[in-house]
Amino acid sequence: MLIKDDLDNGDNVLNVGGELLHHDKCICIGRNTMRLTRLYISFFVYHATSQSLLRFASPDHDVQAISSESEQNDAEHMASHGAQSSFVPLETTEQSSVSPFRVVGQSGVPAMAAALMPNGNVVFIDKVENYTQLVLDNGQYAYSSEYNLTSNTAHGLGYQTNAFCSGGSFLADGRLVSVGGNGPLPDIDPTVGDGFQGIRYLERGAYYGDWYEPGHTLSTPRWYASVQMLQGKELFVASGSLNGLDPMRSENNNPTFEILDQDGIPATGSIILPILSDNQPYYMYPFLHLLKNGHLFIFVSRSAEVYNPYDLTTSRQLPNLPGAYRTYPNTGGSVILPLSKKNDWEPEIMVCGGGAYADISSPADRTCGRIQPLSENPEWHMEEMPEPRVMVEGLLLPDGKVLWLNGARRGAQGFGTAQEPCFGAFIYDPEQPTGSRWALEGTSDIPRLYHSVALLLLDGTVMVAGSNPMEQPLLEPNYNSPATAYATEFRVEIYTPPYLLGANASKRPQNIQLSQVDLIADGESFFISFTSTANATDLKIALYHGGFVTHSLHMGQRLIYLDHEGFAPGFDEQFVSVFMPPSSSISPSGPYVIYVVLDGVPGLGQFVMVR
Ligand SMILES: [Cu+2]
Repeated sequence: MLIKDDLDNGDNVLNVGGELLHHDKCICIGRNTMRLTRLYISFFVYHATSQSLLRFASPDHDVQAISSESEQNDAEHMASHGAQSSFVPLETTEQSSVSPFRVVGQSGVPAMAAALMPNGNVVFIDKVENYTQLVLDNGQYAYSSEYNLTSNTAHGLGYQTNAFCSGGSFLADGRLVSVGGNGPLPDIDPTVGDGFQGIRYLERGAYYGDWYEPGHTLSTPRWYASVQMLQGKELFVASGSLNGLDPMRSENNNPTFEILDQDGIPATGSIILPILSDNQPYYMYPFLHLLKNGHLFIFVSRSAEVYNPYDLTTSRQLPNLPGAYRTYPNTGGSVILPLSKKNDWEPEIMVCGGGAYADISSPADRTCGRIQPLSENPEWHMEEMPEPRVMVEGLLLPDGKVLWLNGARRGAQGFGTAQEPCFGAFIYDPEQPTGSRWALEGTSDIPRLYHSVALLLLDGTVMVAGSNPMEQPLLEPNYNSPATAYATEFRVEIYTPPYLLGANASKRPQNIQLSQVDLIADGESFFISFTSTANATDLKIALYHGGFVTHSLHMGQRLIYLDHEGFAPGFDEQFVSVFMPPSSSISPSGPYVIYVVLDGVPGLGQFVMVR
């Protein structure tokens, strides 16, 4: 197996099974040598892949089967492990006849929050309530589930404290954490306790089971907290309500942040974060993005700043974003656009949508703003979505575009407070000139309102789930009132972006193999081989982290384009050196997916860990 320590920086020597291989030659010279190299690569990829799968395998997977089939092609490989391929090529590019949305299963619980786990399954998180589709062994309803994309089935996961409107993040070691929540509801379920200060861990690896809560608690109660990993692997946990009561009364509010260490254990008390206290009652679920200087972009209400979490200062005040409110309860979406060395990792944030006030009659905002917070004179560049939306969420796609979907034209977050759902999937291309960036690429017929999610899957498709706009699940809509006209939604949809539709389905890079699955953000290289049947001319290698998705926020989501060398356009077999970013402020630790993207068409993603 190739390990990073085997790389001799001076000579690019690889130690492969005891043999020394001078790798600089393999990269720089012709195809014949490359084919030979591929044999060696296959050798150590076999071991690397096996170890990776063993590490992430669940006990219900057959270890023998996993370790024996590393040589299968990617599609078979994914399908056999729950590191699934849910992709089914569509026969036509005519979207009028074939919708890119299709229902594949039931989420088991309402999908208030979701994350793609390193075993290829999606975990859903919801709140204590009087009905879900799954019952645990203790006879109570499950409020969390693990969805297997191969079988399209969900099974229930237990938790100990109410995760209602929690925030979350992955830890550096690949565990998922959910933080904060709401109080117990003993009349509904006496087995689940107070979650206001809860810290819940979910591990998929050696440990395989329910959420576990060893008893660490946040320093103060937080309902609607946001989380972002810092470059030192700590989690920055910000905001929240102390008690779930009226946020117009400041004594109910918690405009502070605290730090969890790399194990997700509380490391500080709660520290006032002025941008939150200044913006009450619009202070919950702030948008957080980690910038290349290690500071945080923080956005709440209409206000934005760059904050230094180490010396507790605002390092830069940013201009207000014009338009309506952008965060809870009038949440829009926010993404940090793809980062690359080409643009010196310069961060650019895009915020879209929002609303005017916390009521079902509130109009939604159609404007978006883009800002480079570390530039010399940061300012918002405004543009418009094709329609106004609240609860719209942005997903980075492997081809560098942004998918904006879900939400409504009117209303706000909360129970029974939205109407006029938006069904269209908008693709936004940040590289195009203003005026030609937006395209409608498919329409669903399922409303996705409060407590809905969307997330990018390994195969490059997008899962869309949830919508539970009632305090207790409503199985049939009641059209007597707009507030009750939208039922709790359990249907799981897969959305296929244009890059995999029609003829593109056959252009995917195949047989993708990585020289290592443990990576470090140190600027060093690793190797990727793949085959291509198309005469592709453009190669991108995307390092993607999906993060923790809830309430239109994608906490921690980022996409980094990695520099590469050795791509030979026109050849079927490819072997490239790929360079990691130079700093964990650009790619903080945790589980990522690598997508090989040829002429805009992604191959099956490969899980890696950035250490
Ligand atoms: Cu909520």
